[in-house]
Amino acid sequence: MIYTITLNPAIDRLLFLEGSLTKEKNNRLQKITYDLGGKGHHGSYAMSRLEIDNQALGFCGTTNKNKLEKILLEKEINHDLIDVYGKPTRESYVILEADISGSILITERGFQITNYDIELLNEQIERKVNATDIVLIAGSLPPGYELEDLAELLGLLKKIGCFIACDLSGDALKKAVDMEVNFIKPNRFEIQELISSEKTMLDNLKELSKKVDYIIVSQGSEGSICSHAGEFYQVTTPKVVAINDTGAGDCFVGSFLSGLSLNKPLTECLAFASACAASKVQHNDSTTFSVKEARILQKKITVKKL
Ligand code: TA6
Repeated sequence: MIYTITLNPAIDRLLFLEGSLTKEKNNRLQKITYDLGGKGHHGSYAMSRLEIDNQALGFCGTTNKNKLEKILLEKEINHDLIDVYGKPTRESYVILEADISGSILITERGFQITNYDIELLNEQIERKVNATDIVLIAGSLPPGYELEDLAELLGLLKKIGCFIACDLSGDALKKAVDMEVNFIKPNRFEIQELISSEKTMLDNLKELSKKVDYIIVSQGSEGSICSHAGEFYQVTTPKVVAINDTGAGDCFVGSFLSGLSLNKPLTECLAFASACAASKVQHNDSTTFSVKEARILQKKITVKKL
């Protein structure tokens, strides 16, 4: 079983502009749509599309719970979220300009978590997770959820002995590395916080690989670099017309962990996950990708051992 933990869930409000975003102008909206936000939820969405047994865990604000629940049900995501009473799940604003690829992401901080909420989540995880499971912790930490709370959660998971994957940033990512989790997927900005600029990327990855078994550095349209078991791989990405990149990295992580859970060869996991992410950017929401399209795109991806 794969569990995803989204400590700071989000509802994505997608703002489709009639033109391009321009200062000092009334930028009129053509339409607004809503989609699932939150990196762990996106991971669960990818796993569900790939028919991999998974459950989304984490928190959910009660004042707009029906909104998030509606999207989770539409996306057919098996979930068991801890209520955060009297607070709303935050929104992320995804701005899409007419005829311009890519998105502008503006994200609220999220609800204030209490120690009681944290205790409930940890007790639930202790009940559910066992040593053969994979657990993905992805996204930002909400206010009130401190680094020591993350350390407690990681310590709990290490005691259980499951595979721990983290898609985190900043001090949370550093904490995950210090606690020697099994998988991290920093993007090219986040990796800068972990490495020394004097060394080459490969030398930095060699250093980091002493602590973390799987490291994947996503590099946007340049693909990604993977380190595992003393080997390093450069993964290309097919040239596609990108409409909305939001959620592409999450789609990659969910698809990669799905392949790993099936004991697929690493190179196949990397190529397929890259293909799923390439499919995702061709869709205008935060989650949709086509498995069929990904299978075709996978053939155009190279995974080169460095
Ligand atoms: O990765 C995309 C995304 O999950 C968006 O859908 C938006 O919800 C945002 O990231 C949340 O990011 P955060 O790092 O705050 O969890």
